[in-house]
Amino acid sequence: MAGLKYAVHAYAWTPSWSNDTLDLIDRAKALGFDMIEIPLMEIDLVDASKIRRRLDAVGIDVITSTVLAMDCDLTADDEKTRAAGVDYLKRCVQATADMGAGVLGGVLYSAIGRKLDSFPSTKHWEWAAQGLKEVARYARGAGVTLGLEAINRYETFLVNTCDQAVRLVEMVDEPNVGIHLDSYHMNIEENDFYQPTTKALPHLVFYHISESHRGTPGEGLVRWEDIFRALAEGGYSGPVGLESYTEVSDAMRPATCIWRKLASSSDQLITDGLRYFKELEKRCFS
Ligand SMILES: [Mn+2]
Repeated sequence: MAGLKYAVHAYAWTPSWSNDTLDLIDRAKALGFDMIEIPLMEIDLVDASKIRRRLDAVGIDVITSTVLAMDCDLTADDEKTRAAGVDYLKRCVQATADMGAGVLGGVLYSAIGRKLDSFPSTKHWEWAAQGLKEVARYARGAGVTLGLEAINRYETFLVNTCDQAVRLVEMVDEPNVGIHLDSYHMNIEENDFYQPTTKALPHLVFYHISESHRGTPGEGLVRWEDIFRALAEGGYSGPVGLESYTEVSDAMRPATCIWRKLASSSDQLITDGLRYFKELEKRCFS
């Protein structure tokens, strides 16, 4: 049995990745994870060669993710902003390759938090696909696959569901562009968990396994058995990642809107979560 590869998002402990947070690589390993997920939002602070050395020394894999900001939005009306989005994503791809990661996930198609006054137009979809195609071709040369994350309606207007992620992947039409699901968002947008997971499988490159309130997995509304059953039936053995922000500083609260304590500590939440998922995997994959 190949088994799922468990990642933990560095956001469990820090809102910002830099050389001051390299110790988190050791911490993820010590807590039993196969990978650490490193955020690239502050790309200027990301020192890929230092990260790679630390990963090699510790013996753990890495996956990266990011979101687009308003000034580098692939779906912006203004051409310069769209071009800035392509440039930014190429930098993220390069950093991903340089640290030895194979997948860059996240909200790679539009600025997070952007609201529209009317229905998205064909233009928005085409701009996203066009920009991603250029980034994907660049990423292919670097050996990197892009994962387009479907997230909830309050955070994007473009890709809220697995169906919409499939639509965008098909529009981009490059072999190294896939889907990144997140159960926290699916709990808001999908009819169930089994069907979209199954539908995503041919394109699936990453899965944020987050509880409905981003607290301890198993204590919320996500139907984990349905997700793991679908993954098992599809023979998925790629990365799955715990994404929670329990301990994260007040700096991140305005973005995450988590104004209560969801567990005694991040270590507790992710350790309990990892144990829960490994038991579930044993049951569903056998
Ligand atoms: Mn996510």
